[in-house]
Order: sequence, then structure tokens, then C-alpha cells
Amino acid sequence: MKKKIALVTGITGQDGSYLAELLLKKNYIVHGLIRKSSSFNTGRIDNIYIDPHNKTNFFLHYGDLTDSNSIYNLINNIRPDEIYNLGAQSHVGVSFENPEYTSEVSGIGTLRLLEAIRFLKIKKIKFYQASTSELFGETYKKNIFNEKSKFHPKSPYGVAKLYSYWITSVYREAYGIFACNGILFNHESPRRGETFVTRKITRFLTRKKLGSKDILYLGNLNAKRDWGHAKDYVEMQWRILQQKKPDDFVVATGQTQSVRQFIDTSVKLLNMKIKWQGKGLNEKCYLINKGKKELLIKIDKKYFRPNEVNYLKGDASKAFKKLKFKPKFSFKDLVRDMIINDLKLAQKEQK
Ligand code: NAP
Ligand code: G4F
Repeated sequence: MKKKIALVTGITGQDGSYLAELLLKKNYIVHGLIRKSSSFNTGRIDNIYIDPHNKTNFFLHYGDLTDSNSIYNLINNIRPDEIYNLGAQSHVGVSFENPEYTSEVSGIGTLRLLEAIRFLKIKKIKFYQASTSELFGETYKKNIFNEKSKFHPKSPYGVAKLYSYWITSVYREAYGIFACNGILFNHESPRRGETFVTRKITRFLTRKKLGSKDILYLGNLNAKRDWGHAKDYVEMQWRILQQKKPDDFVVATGQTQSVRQFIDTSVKLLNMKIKWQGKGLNEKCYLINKGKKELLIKIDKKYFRPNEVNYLKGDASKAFKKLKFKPKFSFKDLVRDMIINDLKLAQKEQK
């Protein structure tokens, strides 16, 4: 049987790397778009790249979501069956500092891909857009959000992604392109970027466990997120494109935890004892060890966003039913997976 061809933007990122592995296991030929960087940015996919078995079915191409020509030429050359648009400036906090760039990449970048598909008239292409729970943003009476919920983004990132969401939907309706949105709630893993709060916490606490003297600075501890595991969620990205009709799906666990709860869970798994003291910007967390109190976490204003999404919880009933979505990782499994990985990293660093 002829192998399917997939193009993945954002292949060097958390999701891109897991998705590439999944597609290769499913016998796809995988092409990834990578941007030129002055230092290596392929750490998450080096395992795939250096494996000789993948020599004939894994290819990387330089390009950029801000560069229409690179996108057009690539799609024209490889003529993929499926395109997964995972590339983005994906950090909400950074989007307040670089709003124009974020819009170019995470918003107009999607249009560039869809325009290439339209111009090239490659009918077979199925298109996946990495949409996000940041579309919902505002909390209406502690809602649980589904595909019909009202959008109200609260950051330049959320607005850029809202553009991508709608342009994907418009190209589906106007030109009959098989284009889908996966509205994914937060998902993490040992491959999560270290500036996102979960990984920042697990990297710090595992180093601390091995005796580091550092202090962790965080922003809003009370924000709540619906955290799933990236490995579960990339499987859903693939399943969304295997449906008979193009459609949009919320992917979430239906559980929500605060940043503080994420810390408490990590600390328990590491067999550490902590104590929270104070309030607001003066709140501090102490490590209690052999009766001694050591400062562990402090609040730093710079990590607060000008506009915050305080609460996110998703209702993935549609995905449960149609995609047969059943997350394998519970919240505790997710934290454990990250802790185990980061403990190993911390041990390596010590050596
Ligand atoms: P990530 O780890 O930040 O990866 C982002 C990827 O985009 C990286 O490969 C990055 O390349 C690439 N990229 C950045 N700017 C680019 C540009 N100008 N041109 C081409 N590629 C560019 O993100 P992730 O967590 O895997 O998320 C994947 C997608 O899902 C993103 O679109 C994100 O917005 C969306 N999403 C994520 C979550 C989540 O909780 N993880 C939830 C909902 C939606 P470099 O490696 O060179 O930086
Ligand atoms: O880990 P975060 O930066 O993720 P955030 O903002 O929820 O965005 C992630 O999930 C979205 C899906 O909902 C994706 F679309 C997006 O691409 C990204 O993957 O922050 C989580 C929460 C926020 O409320 C933030 O204010 O943690 C709070 N927080 C508290 N201290 C912090 C910190 N966030 C970061 N990054 N760093 C801190 O020191």
C-alpha cells in the first residue's frame, strides 16, 4: 500500500516531536518544517533523525511560517496527504511582548498554508490547525468549555489563534478544503518547553531534591488549567484528520488544577515537605527539612500577565464519542512522568 505523506510544522516542538513519532509508527512518510536557528533546535527529534530506519521516511526542510514562498514550494514539492500546523509562537506571556510577530506566525502563518493548498488545488490534502483553549479566555460563571462556547481571547496569542481558528473554518466552508480545528486544552510532558509553568516547576523541584540552592520565582499561583498529557493529545490530532467529514473538536480532560496544586502534587511525589506562608505578592513557600525552613518559592510580579486567563476546564464529550478519546494519563500520572524525567536530567547535570 502507498504510504501516506504528512507535513508537520512545529516539528521541533513538544507536540511536533510526539506526532512525528506517532506518524512514523503508523507508516507515514513525515516531512517537517524547521526554522533556521543559530543553535541546534532539533533536540526533541534527534532520536528520530539519527535512526537509520527513518532514512527514507523522515525529512526536514528549512522554512518559516512567515515566509509564503517556502511554504508554497514545500507543499508543491512534497504534495502531502495531511498537513498538521503545529508551528506557532506559542507562549502567551511572550505574546504580550511580541504581539506583531505572534500574529504573523500564529495567525497569518495559518493563512499562508491554506492559501498554498487553495492555489495548488491539491484536493487530497487534509489540514489540521492547532487551536487552543486560549480562545475561550474569559470565564463565564466557572464554565466548562465545549465547541459551542463563546470565544473571548485575553492575549495577543489568543487573538492570533482566533484568526487561525476562523480562517480554517472559512476555507473549509468556502473552498471545500478538509480543514479541522483541534481546540486543545493545556498539555504537558517531559518535552514541554522550560518556560511554561509546569516544566519550570518540575525542573526546579527535581534539582532542589538533589541539593540545588536556587529559589524559584513564579507569577499567578491561583490560575487553574485543564492539564493533559501531550502523548494522548497528539493521538487525537491524528484521529481528527481520520474522520469522514472535517470538523472541530475540543480535547481536554475535564479536570482543572491550580498552579499551586501542581506544585503540591510534584512536592508529594518527590517526598518533600513544604509550607506556604503570606499572601499575594508576599506569599512564600518554604522547604521543611529536618526541622529547618529553607526559602523555596517567591512571587515575582514580572511573571504576571497584563491580562490573565484565570480558569480553564474543557468538555471533550464530542471527542470522547466521535474520536473515542480516553486519556491514558491522569493528572498525577502526568506530573509523575515529568518528575521522573527531570530527576534523571538533574542527576546527569550533577555528574
Ligand atoms: P512548542 O513546543 O512551543 O512548539 C512550537 C513549534 O513552532 C516549534 O517547533 C517552533 O520551532 C515552531 N515555530 C515557532 N515559530 C515558527 C515560525 N516562525 N515558523 C515555523 N515554525 C515556528 O508548542 P507545542 O506545545 O508543541 O504546541 C504545538 C501547537 O499547539 C502550537 O501551535 C500551540 O500554540 C498549540 N497549542 C498548544 C497547547 C499546549 O498546551 N501545549 C495547547 C493548545 C494549543 P523552534 O523549535 O525553532 O522554536
Ligand atoms: O504554562 P503557561 O505559560 O501556559 P498557558 O499560558 O496556559 O498557555 C499554554 O496553554 C495554552 C492552552 O490553554 C496554549 F495554547 C499555549 O500555547 C500554551 O501552551 O501558564 C499557565 C498558567 C498561567 O495562568 C500563568 O499566568 O501559569 C501561570 N504562571 C504562574 N507563574 C506562570 C508562571 N506561567 C509561566 N509561563 N511562568 C511562570 O513563572
